[in-house]
Amino acid sequence: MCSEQISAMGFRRQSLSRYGCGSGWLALLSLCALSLVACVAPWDPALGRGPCARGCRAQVVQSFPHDPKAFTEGLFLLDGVLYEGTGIEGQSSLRRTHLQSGAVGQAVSLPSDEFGEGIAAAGARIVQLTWKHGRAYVYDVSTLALIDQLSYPTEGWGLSFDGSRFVMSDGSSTLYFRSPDTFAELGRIRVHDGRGFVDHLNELEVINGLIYANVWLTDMIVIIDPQDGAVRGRIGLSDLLPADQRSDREDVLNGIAYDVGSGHLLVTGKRWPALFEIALQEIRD
Ligand SMILES: [Ca+2]
Repeated sequence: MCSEQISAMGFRRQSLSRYGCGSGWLALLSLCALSLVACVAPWDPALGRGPCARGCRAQVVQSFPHDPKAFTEGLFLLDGVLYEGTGIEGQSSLRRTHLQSGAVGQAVSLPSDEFGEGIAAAGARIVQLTWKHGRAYVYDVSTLALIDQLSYPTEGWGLSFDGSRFVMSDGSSTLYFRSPDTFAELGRIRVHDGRGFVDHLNELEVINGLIYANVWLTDMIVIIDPQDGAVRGRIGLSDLLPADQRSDREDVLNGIAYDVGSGHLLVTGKRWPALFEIALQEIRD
């Protein structure tokens, strides 16, 4: 139903294709503000009660330019500044980006044989995972100077910080909690819904005590209870960026940041030309 609504609306595809929302085009901004991209996996009673338990509609508030060469693997917002970690050997970086323009203000490149993955900030430090090297890089948040390295025994995919622990994914259904100081494992959960374990958990964001996770090779976000690993809600965003604006099947949604001030999500994907500010609206019926 959602896709039909969007097709009928028509203007949404036009406005997104031109990315006018973040460029001062007030007329288009008003259209974007009205755009509902939906959204939903069918309600699963096993989800129980929680955000988006019956699904959410995503209202596009604004869109911003995003580097179409950035293979997004990590994303967070800190003091109004967007931080992004990118992947692919020879192209991996940690970058500080101006949200409104998409311009990269500062970037640090990884060694050419390493594949950058998730990023998260804890206090004055930013940690960046690598995919298969078992190595995380630690940067000073003010200067992005490399100040330390950490290790872990699994692949590295997504990373976020819940205020006391890192939460890390490795492409499986397991999420690991790790010390912000030593990166030692403090615990783990296995993520499941009413149909079984949920594999391929990728980029992460802890929001109001729940873990939002991209699911690899989909445009789906699952909302996870950190106590027991249960999926409490889902957000489907397959209509956010049209297929004809993706260059490869790998170019899926993979980047969740949270704006504490507005309560909105900032989402983008691998090699997406736009980053979207979205407000979630619960579907209750
Ligand atoms: Ca994130």
